[in-house]
Amino acid sequence: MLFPYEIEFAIIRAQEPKKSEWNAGLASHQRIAYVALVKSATNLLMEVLVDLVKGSIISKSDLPSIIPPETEREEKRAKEAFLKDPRVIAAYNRRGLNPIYAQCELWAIGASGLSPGKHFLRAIAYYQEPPAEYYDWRPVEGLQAIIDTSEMVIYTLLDNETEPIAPVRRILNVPTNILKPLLITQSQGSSIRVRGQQIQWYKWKLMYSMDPIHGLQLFHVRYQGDCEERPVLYKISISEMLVPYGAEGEQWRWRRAFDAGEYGLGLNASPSIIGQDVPENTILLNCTTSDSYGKSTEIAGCIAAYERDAGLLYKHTEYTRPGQKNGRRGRQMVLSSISTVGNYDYIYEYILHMDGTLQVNVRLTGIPLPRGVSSKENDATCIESCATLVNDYLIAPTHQHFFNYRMDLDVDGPENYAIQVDVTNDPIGPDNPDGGAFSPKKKIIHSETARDYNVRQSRSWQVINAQSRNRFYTPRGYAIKPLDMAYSFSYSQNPYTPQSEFTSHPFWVTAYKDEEQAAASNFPRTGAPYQGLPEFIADKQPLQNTDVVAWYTFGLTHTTRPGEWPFMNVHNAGFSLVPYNFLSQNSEVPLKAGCP
Ligand SMILES: [Cu+2]
Repeated sequence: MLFPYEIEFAIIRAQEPKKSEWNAGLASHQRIAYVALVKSATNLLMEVLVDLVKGSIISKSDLPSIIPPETEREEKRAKEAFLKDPRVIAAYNRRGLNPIYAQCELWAIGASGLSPGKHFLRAIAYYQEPPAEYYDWRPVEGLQAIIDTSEMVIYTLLDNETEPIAPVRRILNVPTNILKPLLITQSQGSSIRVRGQQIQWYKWKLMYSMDPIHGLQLFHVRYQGDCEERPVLYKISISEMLVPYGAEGEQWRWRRAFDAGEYGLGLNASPSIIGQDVPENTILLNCTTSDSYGKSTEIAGCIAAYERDAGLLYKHTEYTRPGQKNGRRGRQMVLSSISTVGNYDYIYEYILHMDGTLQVNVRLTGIPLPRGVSSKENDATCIESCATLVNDYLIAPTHQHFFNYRMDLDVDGPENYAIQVDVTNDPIGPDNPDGGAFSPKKKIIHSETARDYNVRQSRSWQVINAQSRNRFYTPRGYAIKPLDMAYSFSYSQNPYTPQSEFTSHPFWVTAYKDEEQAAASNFPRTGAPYQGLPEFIADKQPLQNTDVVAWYTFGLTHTTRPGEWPFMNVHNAGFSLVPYNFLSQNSEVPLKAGCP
């Protein structure tokens, strides 16, 4: 017997080889699984490495006081403890609600400061009386509990406010699409080639995998540029994702969710539906996740790969000869996966462009988290100060979504520099007497650090390779172009601020280390302050001509509106990795046969 005690498996993943071993060609034979498991009796977390070829344990280590992501068994215990508690049943009865329709949603506890060694979840009460189809539509405001998930008991019950329950809603089965069909077909088949976990499309080659925590991630991303297949990224992954809510009050002020580290993007992956989530020409790929018993589950279609029309790629009409036009249609390849965490569905997309741009896009949809209130409408003062009512007796509090992507860029090789590019006015002088001139100023980032947006200077960041230069002897590079910008609103004294430092600056850059994979630490549910990126940059390791890792946090501040109820149409958020001097010309415009 390997483990003479009852255990719950929190994470099982294929262990990545050390990068140095991979690059030296020493890692191809390795088949190692990383396992994070919890001894049920003591809540002690243990990390185990298993040699899958030999069927033996390589190493075991205890991680005292570290709390893994929620497991479905833990959620089940917490749900049972909440819904069966006589005080909860009485609370439903007192509100005139039938307790047999009681529902609850379970949230990781955050910085609880409660009993060490114990694991807690918050249970929030909902009501799902038929025909209400989605419990998130009917919160039982004022009723929630902290559950000790080992003892299966309520640690603290909060039942201190009563709001009316929102009315029952039902989606009618009536046709809503009165538009004529629009079907995507590829009569000659797809241009996407999938072989195992390798994908090839147009000038791109990459490998993909689904991680239980970090979701869809790409490895060994290469692009054919200047006549050679050149590395761009060793790996790109969603390192963390955070949703802080802005509402006040005892039952709301703690609400923020690390969707990756506390719940797992791959653990909560769901299949893509052709014709709805993705177009008809999609290639669906399967992935495997595991449950808390260690049993593997294959999710059919949990990754989608498809080509789509990208509109115009370029065009020009010659002024002196109006009949002389040149132009070309663009195409993109999308690789996507869906993670459903609580009330939101996130569609994570990597979009490959023909010109070497790798666009990161997240589609946010689902149900905005509602809060029960006593009113059905605003009063005459509602011009500047209005509650965002989305239904009778429901508001949807303002919140934010932050996403951090870890990008191990290897721009035409692992030895790179990180630079910051600010566009500023040039000094007034004989050639610039009226001060209209401006130009980009590049500065090497000499050591590990975090940097902020500067919209006035159109700030961006690049990772470049001084040993690989284009036809003009300019170092090849890739730029991070900001798009959706947001900063956290939390005061520094808020207990969650030190745990989510990755939201306090958008751009972080570190020297490569195998173990540094997650912006808010591998186990953010532990609630420890200043873990992840703040500790990675603390020693300010030098960065010149070395293997640099860029981390980028983008975000959006979601001020809700009734048009997002009962479901929210997709919001898009993201950024792009754009080739800068990586190519010596627009490679989509052929100037001569073969390579220039
Ligand atoms: Cu939102």
